[in-house]
Amino acid sequence: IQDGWFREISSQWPGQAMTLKVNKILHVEKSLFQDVLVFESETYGNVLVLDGAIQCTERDEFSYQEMITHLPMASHPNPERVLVIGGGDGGVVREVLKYDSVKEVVLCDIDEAVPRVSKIYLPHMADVLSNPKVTVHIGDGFALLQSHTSTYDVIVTDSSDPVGPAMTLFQKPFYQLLHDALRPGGHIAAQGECLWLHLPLIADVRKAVKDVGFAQVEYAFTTIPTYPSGQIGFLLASKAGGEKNDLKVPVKGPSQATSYWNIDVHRAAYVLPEFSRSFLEEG
Ligand code: AAT
Repeated sequence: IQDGWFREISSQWPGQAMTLKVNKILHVEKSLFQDVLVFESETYGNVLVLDGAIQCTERDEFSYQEMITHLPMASHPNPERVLVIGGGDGGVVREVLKYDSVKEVVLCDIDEAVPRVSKIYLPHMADVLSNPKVTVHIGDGFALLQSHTSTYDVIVTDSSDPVGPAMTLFQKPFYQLLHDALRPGGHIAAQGECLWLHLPLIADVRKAVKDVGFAQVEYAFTTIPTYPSGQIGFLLASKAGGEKNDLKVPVKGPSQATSYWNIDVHRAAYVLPEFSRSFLEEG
C-alpha cells in the first residue's frame, strides 16, 4: 500500500496491476500459509487479499461466487452432498445453500485464518459457516480427497492462484482425486484463471481433466472488476454415469435470488471469444 492505494502486483499478470483506494487497513497477519490483509476500500467495500492477490471484495464477489457455484449446481438434477475446497470466506457455501436439495456441505480450506478473519470482516459471506448443514474442515484439499471416494454430487474448487499452497490444485493428480470423489453423474467446477492472461495454463488444465476421463469438460467465464483483467473462468466437468445431463443447461436453479446468475447467463457463460475458442478447441 502506497499513498493510500493498494496495488495488486504479481508476475502472474506482468505489467498490469489493479489499484484500489484504501480507506482503512483492518487486519494484517502472516498466517501459517500466507500473508493475510483486509482493508476497507473507498468504493468496493471490504477487501480480502492473500499473498498480495485480491480474493474478494464486498461489491463484486457475487459475480464469482454465484457463477462458480450455480454452473455446476443448477445443471445437476439433485445435488445433495457438496464439497467446497478453498473458499474459506464462505461465499461459495452461501450459494450452495440456496438449493433445497442440499443436505450437507463440507468446506475444506487449508488456512484457518481465512474463515476466522472473514467472519469478522466479510459477514455477508462467512455467516453461513455456522449453518447446521455445514462442516468446516481445516486442511489441504488434496489430502481430504484421498480419503473420500464416490461421496459427493458436486465439488467446487474455489482456490487461489497456482503459486503457493494451491499449486497442486491445478495438476492432473488432483483432478483424478476429484473424479474419484464424485458420485456417478457428479459435477466439478474449479477456479480456472483468465482468458486474457493464462490461455496456455487453461489449455493444460483442460487437457489434464480430459485425460482423467470425465464425460464432459467445459470452460466458462464471468466478468468481475477486481480480478486481473476483469475476467475469470471456471473449469467445469461431469462424471459419467448419472442421468443424462449437460453442464450448459440448467435443470433446477437456486430457490433464492441471485444477482449475476440467471438461465441465459448460465448458457452464455460457455460461449468463448474467437481468440480463446480457437486456442482451446483447436490447440
Ligand atoms: N472466494 C475467494 C476466492 C478465492 S479463495 C482461495 C482459498 O483457497 C483461500 O482461502 C486459500 O486459503 C485456499 N487454499 C489454497 N490452497 C489450498 C489447498 N491446497 N487446500 C485447500 N484450500 C486451499 C480464490 C481467489 C482467486 C484469485 C484470482 N486471482
